[in-house]
Amino acid sequence: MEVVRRYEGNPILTPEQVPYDCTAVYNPAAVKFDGRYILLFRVQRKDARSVLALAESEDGIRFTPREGFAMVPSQEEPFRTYEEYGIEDPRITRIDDTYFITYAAYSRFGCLVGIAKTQDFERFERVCLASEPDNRNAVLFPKRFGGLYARLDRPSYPGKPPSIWISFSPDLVHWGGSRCLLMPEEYRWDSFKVGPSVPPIETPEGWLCIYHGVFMTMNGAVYRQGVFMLDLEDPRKVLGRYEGWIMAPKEPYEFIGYVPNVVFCCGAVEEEDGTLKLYYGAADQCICLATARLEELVSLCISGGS
Ligand code: M1P
Repeated sequence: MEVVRRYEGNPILTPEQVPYDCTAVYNPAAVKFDGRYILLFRVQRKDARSVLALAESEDGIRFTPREGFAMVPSQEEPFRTYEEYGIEDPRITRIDDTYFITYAAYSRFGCLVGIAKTQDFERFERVCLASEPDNRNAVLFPKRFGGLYARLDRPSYPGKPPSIWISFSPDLVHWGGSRCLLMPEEYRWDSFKVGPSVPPIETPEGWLCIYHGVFMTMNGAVYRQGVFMLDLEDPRKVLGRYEGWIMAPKEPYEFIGYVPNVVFCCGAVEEEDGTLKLYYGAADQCICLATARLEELVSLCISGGS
């Protein structure tokens, strides 16, 4: 039996269902706020540049998009310069009473990690631009370590395999202590590049991390999802990595779209019964839902084998 089970009514949100002109809605961050599920997702507009919009739900399945956009490229410097081509692929982490949004800020200089925050999902405030180019897919840990915030991200350097790194910060603005945690595995499903998917999830065994791995074929890239585990006290220690994938494109809505062969997860909501609702972009075109048991993902990391 598959560990990740798709919702039979997928996709749960398409470009046709939102109240604005766009070519795609995808790669949603997800959170439960005030008893409601919130998706903050990437909207690709007809000029191919992206903004972020929001949809809400009572049951985590049927989402109603809000009118207008939640976040658009900022007009305030320095954000204006570095967000000129758009903002993409958000993730949400609650730290104390604040919800932090990490996103990719795109400009002529490349891609930077941006951080914004909100307390009510009505007003969004920029915190900082938190990297040099190229870096994206940043996710914040919900806890501090020795008083320091921590994040995973995916810096890229020409000629080197794009890998997952960890860094620490006293204030979310200044980052350091960086270490490489996970590299692509040679000639495997995640051999071309890897990047964090959803913010790390705390479990008794360690931080469960879901990541995307990319394989290059003659027909382009295939994006799949995998799992690894970090030590609870010292997240620089990798405790285990499942060698297989937990999710790969297999449904028509994952094969056909703006970019075929992509499942790209940016948000997960943990339910009280240990079920994880995974929200993901399919074929860079629409938004889908799948579920998994947290304990099953944890045991894959610990067993390691595929
Ligand atoms: O097209 C698949 C994905 O490609 C990029 O992801 P990454 O840089 O992590 O490989 C992004 O453009 C992402 O939005 C997109 O879903």
